[in-house]
Amino acid sequence: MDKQDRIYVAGHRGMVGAAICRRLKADGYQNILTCTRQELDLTNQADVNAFYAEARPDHVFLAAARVGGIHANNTYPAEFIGNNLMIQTNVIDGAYRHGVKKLLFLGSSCIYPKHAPQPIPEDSLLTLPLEPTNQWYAVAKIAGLKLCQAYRRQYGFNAISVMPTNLYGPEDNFHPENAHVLPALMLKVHKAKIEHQPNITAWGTGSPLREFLHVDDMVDGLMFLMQNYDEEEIINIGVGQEISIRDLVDLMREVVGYEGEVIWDTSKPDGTPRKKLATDRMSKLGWNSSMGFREGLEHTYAWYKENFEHARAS
Ligand code: GFB
Repeated sequence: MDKQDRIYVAGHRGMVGAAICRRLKADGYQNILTCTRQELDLTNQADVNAFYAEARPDHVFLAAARVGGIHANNTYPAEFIGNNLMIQTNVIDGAYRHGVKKLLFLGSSCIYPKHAPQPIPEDSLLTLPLEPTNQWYAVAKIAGLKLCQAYRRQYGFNAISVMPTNLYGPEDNFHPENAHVLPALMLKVHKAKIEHQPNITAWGTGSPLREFLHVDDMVDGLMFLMQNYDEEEIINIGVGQEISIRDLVDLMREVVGYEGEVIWDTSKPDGTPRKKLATDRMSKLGWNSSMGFREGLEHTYAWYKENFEHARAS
């Protein structure tokens, strides 16, 4: 990827796409292409092809997707499978048809089986059943990575697929119901603090383990892969450290400075018990995550306090 190359970031309004754009700008890339949803409907194949024909990107980061936490995944199954299948098929197929040199597709750790071996190696894909709450999203993402592999095999199209662990950071979605656990808790704890509420409600039992990667750290890994990785095999990006949801709530209270109680709503699902990614393949290539979790959380909370009024909540 050269500084003059035309680089299309699909999904630049989302947390990942925004972080990719910040990084590309900081690194001096001069031709970053983006389109809002109003300008380009990625579920419309003809529009996507027309965009490619005119914009002629050299590289594509495919970070556009319908995403959300456990509740949103469970509540909007049609959007999570349908929209994602359409978006990724149009963006990948259009990229191939219009001479894109390389495309990077972002998947998710939920593509792996619910009871995958831990830490989860890339080759555990499709060996056991999926976690039911996010199976719709997972099936779409599995189709996306298979599309990349098939286009590489049959057409020689340079598409790579990256599976990040749970992400967090600036520009996340801070919706109380639909967000992922970390931004949802940040919102709840921050609100409880400023409104002097005596308690907050967290979901499930608190026992599931999750791994959290700061989006800027992940984007550093994506830049590395865009420059150095041209293989068919999917590749994990993680941090190699887990935290229970219960400990996450406590750490969040500490970072925000809130001393109220936590009520656990066990009518809400726990989801997959554990999903720590094996990161040996990425390490062997020479890349490791570098941001500590507390540091990343403090950085994100500083951003959130500044942007509380305008932060996305959808
Ligand atoms: O990030 P999250 O919603 O999804 O986290 P997953 C869910 C875990 O956090 C469950 C607990 O154990 C919840 O019971 N939790 C506690 C909460 N309080 C809250 C809360 O206020 N909000 C939320 N959302 N959870 C995601 C998938 O799975 O993993 C995505 O939904 C994606 O599709 C992502 O694949 C990587 O971590 O379970």
